[in-house]
Amino acid sequence: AATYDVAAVQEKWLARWAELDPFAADDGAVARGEREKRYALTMFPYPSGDLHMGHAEVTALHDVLARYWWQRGYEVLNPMGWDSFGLPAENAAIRNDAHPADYTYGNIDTQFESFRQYAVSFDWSRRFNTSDPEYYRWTQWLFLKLREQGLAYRKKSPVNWCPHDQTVLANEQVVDGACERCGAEVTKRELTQWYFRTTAYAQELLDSLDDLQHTWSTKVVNAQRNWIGRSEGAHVDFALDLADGGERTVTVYTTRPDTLHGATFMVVAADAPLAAEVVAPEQREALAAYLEETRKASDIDRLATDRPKSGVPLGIEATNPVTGERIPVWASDYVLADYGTGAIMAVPAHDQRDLDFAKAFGLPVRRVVDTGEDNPEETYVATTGDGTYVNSGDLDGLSDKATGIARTVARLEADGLGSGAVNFRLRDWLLSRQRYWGAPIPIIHCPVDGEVAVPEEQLPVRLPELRGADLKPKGVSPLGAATDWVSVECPTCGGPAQRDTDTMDTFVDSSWYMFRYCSPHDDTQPFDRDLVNAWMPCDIYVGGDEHAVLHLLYARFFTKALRDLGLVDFDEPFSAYLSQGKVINGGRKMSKSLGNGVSLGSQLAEFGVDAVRLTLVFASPPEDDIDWADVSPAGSLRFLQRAWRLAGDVTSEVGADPAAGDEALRRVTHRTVHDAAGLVESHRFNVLVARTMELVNATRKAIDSGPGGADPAVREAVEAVAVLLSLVAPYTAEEMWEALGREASVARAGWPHVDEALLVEESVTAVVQVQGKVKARLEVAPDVSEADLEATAMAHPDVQRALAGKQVRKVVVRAPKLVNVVAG
Ligand code: ANZ
Repeated sequence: AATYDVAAVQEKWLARWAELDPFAADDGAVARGEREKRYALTMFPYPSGDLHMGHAEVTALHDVLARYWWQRGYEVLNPMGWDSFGLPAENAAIRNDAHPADYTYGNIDTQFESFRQYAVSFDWSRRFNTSDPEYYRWTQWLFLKLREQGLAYRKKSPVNWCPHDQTVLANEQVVDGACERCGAEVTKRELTQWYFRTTAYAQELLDSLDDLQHTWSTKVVNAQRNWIGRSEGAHVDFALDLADGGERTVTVYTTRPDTLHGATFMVVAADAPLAAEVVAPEQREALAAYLEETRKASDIDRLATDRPKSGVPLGIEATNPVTGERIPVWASDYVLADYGTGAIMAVPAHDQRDLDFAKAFGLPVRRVVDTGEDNPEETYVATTGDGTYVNSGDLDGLSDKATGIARTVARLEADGLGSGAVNFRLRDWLLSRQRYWGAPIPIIHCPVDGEVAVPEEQLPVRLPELRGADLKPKGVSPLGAATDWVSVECPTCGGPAQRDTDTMDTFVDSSWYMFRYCSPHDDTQPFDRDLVNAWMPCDIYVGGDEHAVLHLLYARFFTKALRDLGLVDFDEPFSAYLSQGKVINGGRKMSKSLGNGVSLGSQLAEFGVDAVRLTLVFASPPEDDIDWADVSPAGSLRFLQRAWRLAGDVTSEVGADPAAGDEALRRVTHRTVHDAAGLVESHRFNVLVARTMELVNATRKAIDSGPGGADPAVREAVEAVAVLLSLVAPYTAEEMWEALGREASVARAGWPHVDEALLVEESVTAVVQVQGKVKARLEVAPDVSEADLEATAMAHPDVQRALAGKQVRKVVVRAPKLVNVVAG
């Protein structure tokens, strides 16, 4: 038998595709509404090193859909570029005394070549890098637009600080108290930083998830819901008696205003400005010492229920607004400064953290909800469930929490002591970084005019040339070292001024890249509004779920902000989101320390692109992890060779009429093609491969021990195999198509026509009776629905005749065998 020379086939088709350019998306046809569009997006890579198994998996999965859509006749936008700003390039440059651009653009060239060989159906004419000045010019422009809307602003506050990377981090980049990139323990610093006002969209970001949950991975939707963290409760005002004899009102946020009678003390976040403002003079030193001691704790530690409670009394008292009781005010780090109002009413009987605190410092506990469990005043186990109110004035005896809350809120509102309130866990997005390799923040600080935007015509603000040691993280931005670059004229007054020396978080770059692909070379605007409205939202976005609350939330925020700026006409960037599993090895995540990494390059060299792609698609449902120790790329290659050999055995002419061919094989072919469409659309790509394998087997049987290679039904089957394989194994599919005498590219051949008549696997005879007498026999599908069977039976001429002049009283249907009509 002929052997299939993988390397030669790959080389041959790479050259042919370069000529054919089968995947150039036609903007005009889509904008004019002549062609229906599909936008297939997959996360663009960070250019560190060459592509790895993870890239191979995500793009192989993503490409099944993109290539399917082309075959179905859509105009498909499937772009790729590089997310090329960021820390690894900068760290490599410091190590090698080089410029981050050397590392970045070198790796981009390598990855580009690998992607091309890997034969993903990208439209390469649209490629760009976020570190290109032509791109970051518009990142800066968008920053300024958001700032004009009050959606970008600067403030001083305690921020997350990575001591290793020497830069601030957004909340979303702190994972279990550690830096998302390097794993160092994150601490807090008081700094002035730039923020995007993501909280302005908190409610809308949450509401839109109700629609997205049908087409987005559930894990990601839930992660976003929790991250946005909406809760309902009340603001309650407490009067504080200050040490100097003055009074001050402090508002707390609580989800349980109904437990107000049990509020036996107040706690203020030790690091909130409020604590320092209200502390009695004799406690000032103690507070300062406590702050010093707790400064390092992360938010996660601070909120942990199992952490021993610590704190200091502020030396003052507040008045409980419903009991009139005077209660002590403490400062502690278990209350967060930037959540709610930064102060709480403590209800130790019904909140474990408050109870632990009360126990630690001998503060009173009062049960106000009797849940039937042991009394927390004695057990020091807080009860949080529903029960009957006690010690609660008017509420006593009531046992419905919702009513308890509603009544308390109504009363507080009537007395002017509080109001119903909604709170979100979501914080504004801290976007400035004290690192070099990012888009400079286009702001000038002038001693006279303050913060001044760099005029649009001066964009981009290019990065100054710094290399090697100058890039070292110092806790302040390395851009500060470029003194010539920093000193500028104020655009407003012309006086001496200084550039902002921070750069933007790389997540800003990736928050709008999907828009840029629609008009990637436009040098007059970030994107062409009409083209963006024509192509977007993306019909599918494929990526990992490590970006669930980072990139995916930021991109959603950007889309809503740009909509309100009048720049786009839709609310959400990604209509569907598919989150792919990881490629692991031997049951473990691939890692250097375990020495279990599998290099993509070596697998491609050994088995070829198609076999690796097929293996990744076939191994499991897309969402599941793939264990490379359990799969067989060699088996995939053998299958591809079997498929390819079919084409060589076809001897009928191109265009031979399959209707004259073997019907049994035709049924398999048409059923497979029909089902394949549904499988792709429901992302069951692994089943698509399994069904293609079955079709290959059936065809081989027909050639060897059935009607033989001259039967036109065999040609029909093999052509279908080639088209189905074009979604997964593009080289093999082209090679087969050519052997079949058809013209390249098979990728644009079109989806095979499905003859519905051939989908009826076998038929069953259904009997139709009128008044107990058989009037007709029908040949129907075994899975015919009751409604269809009844309709077919009633329409039969003999049944109509038997019913003439009579009124139908009842129709009994027992699909697929019987229809019984009672008339009279
Ligand atoms: C009294 C109370 C009684 C509370 C009770 C709970 C149970 P979520 O649902 O996450 O919004 N809280 C408010 N601000 C806080 C802060 N800055 N740091 C730490 N904790 C804070 O939680 C809201 C509840 O968390 C609030 O309701 C408050 O405690 C606490 F039986 O008030 B509660």
